[in-house]
Amino acid sequence: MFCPSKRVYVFHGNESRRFMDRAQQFRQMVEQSGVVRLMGAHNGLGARLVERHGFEGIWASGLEISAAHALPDANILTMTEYLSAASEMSDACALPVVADCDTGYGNSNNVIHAVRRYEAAGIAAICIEDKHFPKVNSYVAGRQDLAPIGEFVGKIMAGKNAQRSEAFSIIARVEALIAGRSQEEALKRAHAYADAGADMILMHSKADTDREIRAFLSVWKKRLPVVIVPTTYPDIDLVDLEQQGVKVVIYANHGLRASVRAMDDVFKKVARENGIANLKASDIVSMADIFELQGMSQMKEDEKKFLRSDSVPTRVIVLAAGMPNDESLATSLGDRPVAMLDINGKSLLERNVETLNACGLQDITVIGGYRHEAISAPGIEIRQNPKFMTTRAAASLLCGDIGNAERVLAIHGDIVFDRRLIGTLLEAEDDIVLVCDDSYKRSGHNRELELAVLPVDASQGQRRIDSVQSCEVSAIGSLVSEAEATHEYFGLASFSRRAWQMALEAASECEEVDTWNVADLIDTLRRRGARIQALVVNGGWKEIHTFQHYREACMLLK
Ligand code: SPV
Ligand code: MG
Repeated sequence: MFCPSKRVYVFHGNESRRFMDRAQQFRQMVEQSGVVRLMGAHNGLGARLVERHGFEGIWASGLEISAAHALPDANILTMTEYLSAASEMSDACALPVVADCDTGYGNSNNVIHAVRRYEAAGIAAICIEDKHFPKVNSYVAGRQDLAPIGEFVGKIMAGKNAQRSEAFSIIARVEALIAGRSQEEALKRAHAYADAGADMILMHSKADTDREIRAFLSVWKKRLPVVIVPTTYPDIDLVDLEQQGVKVVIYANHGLRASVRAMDDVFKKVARENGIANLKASDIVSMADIFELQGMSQMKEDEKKFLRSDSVPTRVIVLAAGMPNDESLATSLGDRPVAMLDINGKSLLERNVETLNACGLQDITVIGGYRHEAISAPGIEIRQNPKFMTTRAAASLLCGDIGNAERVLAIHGDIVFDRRLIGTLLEAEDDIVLVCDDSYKRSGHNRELELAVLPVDASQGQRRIDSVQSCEVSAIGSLVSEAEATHEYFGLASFSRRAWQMALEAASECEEVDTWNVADLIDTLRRRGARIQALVVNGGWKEIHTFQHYREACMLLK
């Protein structure tokens, strides 16, 4: 009876999905032309790296798995431990995994159990070798005794009889040449294992050239596909070997050896220099690379789609497209936009992203323009306002989109702010809410302000009982003069989905949209009938427009 082995969902984009049976996939690869290249690995991360570099499959190496536990490759670990490592690799990628099952973990009963478990875990094939249990790695001198042919034939028959799908493969590994036996013995064993039902023969050799393998291939005559492990004879012509019958090559342990070399070098350097300050980008990969390998960006995508909570799904759009408008910042900025200004070792944007994350806001789009290629921060999406030279902040805002969110928080990229202001903003329920302050009236200013008229008395420094006043905006934007203004809008606003739609409509209908800052956009919506709620605060934020502001921020922030 044909029962499908574990199937794997392979996602293509957001919509389509299809089943892929990896045992079947491996079988097809072996049947097609070309040599199937398996790279050794011992965990999920290694499997991801194998996949990244385009190998056709993974060798779940017994040597690597044992070494990763700091144990000899000598069946010290149990079957479940090898299986758990192999399934971790299989789960981490879409490649077929061929599992090194040593001698089958015992006699034919153990092989039956192993086949059932490995097949159920979605492993494409297993390889078993004809030595005595417990085996020792083939390159270690001594104890390379062969099992009697009959005993190993029994194991192969037991395994083939136990598998539930037709596609699952069992590779019989001949260790005769490793044990110092003759080519005749190797050939006799290979034929016996083929007669028993093996799907492929792994002919192992530790010679320093491929001469033993070629001698075997010439008499084997392609009876079954041949698998080789050229660790000691790396100088091979795979195209020619394929003509002779090699269908699978295993690069068995190079990932393990490369990673030990890399860790050893870095640890040595850190220990010698008593710190990590002198590590170079070429010594270690970036955190971003690790995040990518561990699937962080996929997780973020999934969170956007599936992570639900009682709070309103909110997308933050940080406006960071504009050119710095004050010369005094030029030296500190270098080639970066203001959002990437370094404040005590952390960029302004990173600080703001951390504050937003701390408020539960993860869905953050940054709109860049001027030097947009310099923008980075963990977990953000970056978009560009291609017309940043000729447009203002409202056009940048509308380069973002609301996606599946129910609310957009629009945040100027050249301010730092206290998380409590974000909390206050998130609590407000109106369609359009903005945070306003009147402190510029007392402290003076030397910058362009986005002004508003609110029906509240400017506090004139008087203490109030309510920490945040709420009222409706009477007017806002470029048309408000400093004389009539009561407050400034400094760059924290929230738009409901409905308000966002209104903003898109207004922008498409008004030619002057390119000249608008965010306050002008809000005033347009007000004139179109939207109610604009202002939350009046007294501090909790700081703009960084000039070098003087920058110095103050460096002193205020840790
Ligand atoms: C392994 O990688 O565990 C192998 C290959 O079995 S070898 O080390 O060549 O024996
Ligand atoms: Mg092994």
